[in-house]
Amino acid sequence: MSQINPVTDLTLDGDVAVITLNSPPVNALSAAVRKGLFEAFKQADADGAAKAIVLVCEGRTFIAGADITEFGSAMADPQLADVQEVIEGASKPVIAAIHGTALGGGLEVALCAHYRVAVPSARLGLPEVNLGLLPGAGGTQRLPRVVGVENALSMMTSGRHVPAKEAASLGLVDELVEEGKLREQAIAFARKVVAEGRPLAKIRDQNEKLDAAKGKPEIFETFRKANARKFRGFLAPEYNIRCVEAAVNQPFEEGLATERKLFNELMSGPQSAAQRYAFFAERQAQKIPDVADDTPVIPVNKVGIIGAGTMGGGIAMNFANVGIPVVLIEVKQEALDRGLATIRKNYERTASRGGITADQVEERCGLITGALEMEALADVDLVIEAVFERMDIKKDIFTRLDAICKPGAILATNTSGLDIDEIAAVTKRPESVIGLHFFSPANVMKLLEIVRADHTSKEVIATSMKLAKKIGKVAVLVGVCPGFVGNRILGQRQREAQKLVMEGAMPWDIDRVLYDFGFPMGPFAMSDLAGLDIGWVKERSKGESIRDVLCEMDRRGQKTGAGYYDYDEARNAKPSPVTEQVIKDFIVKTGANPREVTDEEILERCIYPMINEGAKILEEGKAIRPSDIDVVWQNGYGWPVYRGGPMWYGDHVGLPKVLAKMQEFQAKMGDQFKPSPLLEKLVAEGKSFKDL
Ligand code: 3H9
Repeated sequence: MSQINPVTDLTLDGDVAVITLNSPPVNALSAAVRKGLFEAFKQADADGAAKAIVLVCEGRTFIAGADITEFGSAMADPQLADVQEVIEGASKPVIAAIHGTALGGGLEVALCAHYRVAVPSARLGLPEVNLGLLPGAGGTQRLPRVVGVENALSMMTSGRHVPAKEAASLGLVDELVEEGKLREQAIAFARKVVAEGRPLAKIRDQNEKLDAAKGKPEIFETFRKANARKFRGFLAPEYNIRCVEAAVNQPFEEGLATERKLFNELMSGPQSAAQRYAFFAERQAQKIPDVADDTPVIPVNKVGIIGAGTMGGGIAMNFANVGIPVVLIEVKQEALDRGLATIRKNYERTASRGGITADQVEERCGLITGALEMEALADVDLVIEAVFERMDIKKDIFTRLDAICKPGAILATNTSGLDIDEIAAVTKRPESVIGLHFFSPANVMKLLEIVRADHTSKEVIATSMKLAKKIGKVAVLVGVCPGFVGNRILGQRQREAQKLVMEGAMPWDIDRVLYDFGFPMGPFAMSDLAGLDIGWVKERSKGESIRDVLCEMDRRGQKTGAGYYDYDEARNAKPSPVTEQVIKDFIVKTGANPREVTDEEILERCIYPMINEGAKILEEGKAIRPSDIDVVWQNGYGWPVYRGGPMWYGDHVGLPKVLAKMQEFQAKMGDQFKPSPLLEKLVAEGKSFKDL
């Protein structure tokens, strides 16, 4: 055996050279990895005793891509393209042996091998689009040659990690091998290739699948149209599509040049910078300074959920999806039956779209049982209370949980803003109490705000963070304050949006500005979707707000065919003359002075107070770092990821500008705009949030 460098070994197993890469955590293509591969492949190719070469990785995964931490600075030699050239140009068969994930540059390396084998649990993909990029190491030219144009477009613009079995059916994997026997079976496969005299299959030379798409530009137009909504605002999907067009219309080398040019454009642009920031921000959020990685975790083998409404049911599905049994508590049988039926319906809908199998529907529904008595929670490891936002009810529930649940069980509340310390105080075990704030629909939304109360133990925090990852959520640890991080910042935007209407902007003006900024919808369209009557009580309504008046007119949102907007049968929204008149009447009634409100003011009034509130949250220690706030807003509130998040955006607009505007608004409109001392301090010191 010879060690090529600290991360690469080369051994001879009989007549097969085996190159082993070991560069934790994910074997990313750092300078050391590139150098190790380059040298190892050259040596193996020159070694007359080796008839084939197998590339295999140690640790949890095959190569998971380029080393993203190297982006933004010049890459040391050898370049990835040099490594790929020695692999593809080898004089003997090269076999990539894949486990874990072969992603981005990792898959692009594997695509230069002459054959690929994988264990069934492996996943393959080109996820660069999620970093605002495109595969820049030939992936855009090689993938369509293997899987065809349509499949390549779909894989590259979604970044999906394709399971090995599916990859095999697409031709991306030549043979599936047994789990745990990758190395030996890859070597056996290599011997078979040699024995059968199979060719050195170079993907670059395979054009049949591209020929099938030649002269059919409609393939691309149809794809663009079908995904227009999903891609809106993002540059990278369109650039990925253009590269596949180049694969079809240009010879291989020219296609590579097009890929390189478009890759460089994306890499140097602001969108990719924001998306790469988002990647690391999400991972950084998992690190809690005073909760060590090795903090013991509480095994969670059974979960109880109180409340079988939309929220409770959605939460339950998260656990059933990963095989954890759930007991769902309701007060009345009817409500319980309704909750369980909704869960089944949701799973069946997913199955009908091919997301899961009919067996999985049964399996998952079978994991969720119902009960009418809280005593059924005696043996659960975690309870999540998901009932009305009323402190008295929550306190009553937690008093009872304290008496019923076993010692050490985690007692969580899904409150979206109530004081969790007050809730914890009714128990004799405040160390076990935590907030787990899911977002609706809880089975879909990625964000989980984990709310640390004064006495929450480190074990409970560590367990909640790990559990969040297990159920596929993006978790952010926040502190107790009204609305926590997400809703507290949202409150600023909502207040300004309402005020702007009284100053002369129409709801659709405000929605348009925020939509164009990149949000999936503006606050008024959102209200119409959710229902204007959430929290509205008919008997007590006295026309004191525009919302009251609209609800009194039975304009309660999409469900009644009208709200701020008018809706047609297909639920398409149109600005409403009725709403406009209601607003005008209301302005007259309150004696407000409407004026022309510019789009620029709408944006600044809605967004800058959010940045300012984020600064206050940091000052109070309710979020650990600015990027955590951004992770909350990207994953729970539709902040366009290519604009980083409110704090990142603040840094990029320039904090002096944000501060100056807040001061201007404060002078005109009062202390709601009072700048946070942290914002003032950062500006005075010439710093930005990223310096914190
Ligand atoms: C690319 O390849 C461009 C090419 O086309 C062109 C080149 C010319 N680099 O996610 P985890 C770190 S673009 C550096 O928690 P998991 C990560 O920060 C790349 N570091 O683990 C974390 O560090 P820490 C295309 C990376 O098991 C640790 O590894 N590839 C990279 O949940 C563990 O990560 C991708 O976009 C990287 N490429 O998930 C794949 N990847 O512990 C990106 C990870 O200090 N990676 N780290 O916080 C992933 O999707 C997931 O990490 C993976 C593992 C699925 C692999």
